[in-house]
Amino acid sequence: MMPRRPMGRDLLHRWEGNPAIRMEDIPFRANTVFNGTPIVTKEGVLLLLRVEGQQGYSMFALARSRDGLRFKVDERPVMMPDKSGPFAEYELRGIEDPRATFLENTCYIVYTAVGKCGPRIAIAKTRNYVNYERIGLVSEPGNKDGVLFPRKIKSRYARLDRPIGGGRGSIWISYSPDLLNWGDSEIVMTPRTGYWDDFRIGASVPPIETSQGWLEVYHGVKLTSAGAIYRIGTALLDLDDPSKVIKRSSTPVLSPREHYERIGDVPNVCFACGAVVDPDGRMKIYYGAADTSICVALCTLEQVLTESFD
Ligand code: BMA
Repeated sequence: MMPRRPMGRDLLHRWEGNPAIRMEDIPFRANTVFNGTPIVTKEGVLLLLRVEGQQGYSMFALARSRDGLRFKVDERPVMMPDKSGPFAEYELRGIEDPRATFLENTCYIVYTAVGKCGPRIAIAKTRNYVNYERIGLVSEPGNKDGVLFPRKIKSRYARLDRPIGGGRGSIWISYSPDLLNWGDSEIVMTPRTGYWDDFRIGASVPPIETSQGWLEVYHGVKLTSAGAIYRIGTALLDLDDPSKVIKRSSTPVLSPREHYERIGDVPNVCFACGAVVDPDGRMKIYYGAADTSICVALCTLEQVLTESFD
């Protein structure tokens, strides 16, 4: 049993070994590592990591672990921005923020392709986690934070994403018959004036199916006189129509407080890209801290469902 949340503290507990992966753990020259997405395999947990090279643009590397906590990073990156193929123009400034979803027994990675005209959502798939096959660019620029639902909804694939509209980033939903052509877009949640998420929000963790609805662990940004603060919160979406929000956390479940979340390339950032729920309900949420390391937050699914919407 996890202890109940003491008043005024975060619902999620930081793993005592945080940061789980730091720049010093990357076996090749890099500027920083952050925003990793977990992939559960028979052998343990893999983390597909966003690593920023010294030239300033990002690529993906792979870390391996038996317990989901202690990782070893592979010698070489596993996915580089496309240099000469059809994606090259749109990945000139790197590939960012991977989010893995198992869908119909295939591991899909939704990521942000950054080109001259800004960020677009792209989808790739992998069989062995070392080779990645690009499927398509599935949004125009000005969109990021794409996550796939792990099953079809009313016979169509579904995704959440975050287009910028009216100068604000909100979470939208779109549907597809084939993962390539997307439409029927609708708004799901907007930033809330006067809350911790009043400037910008985006999907973070691919939706987790529960008996109460789709649990979406998302990020919210608040602007202060010293810059942005990225925090983690939760929402519950209707199982049959995920454009309907059933509940939304009025307070964050994790806020930057520790020095590794406060100080780094981008200060005051907790930014999740995935979570693992064990069969017994224990949950690990993987988040980038200050765009400078990867950390793990612990909780149970039960706790998140019962306490984050208090
Ligand atoms: C977001 C994304 C994340 C990053 C965060 C904080 O817009 O670009 O990759 O962690 O900003 O800098």
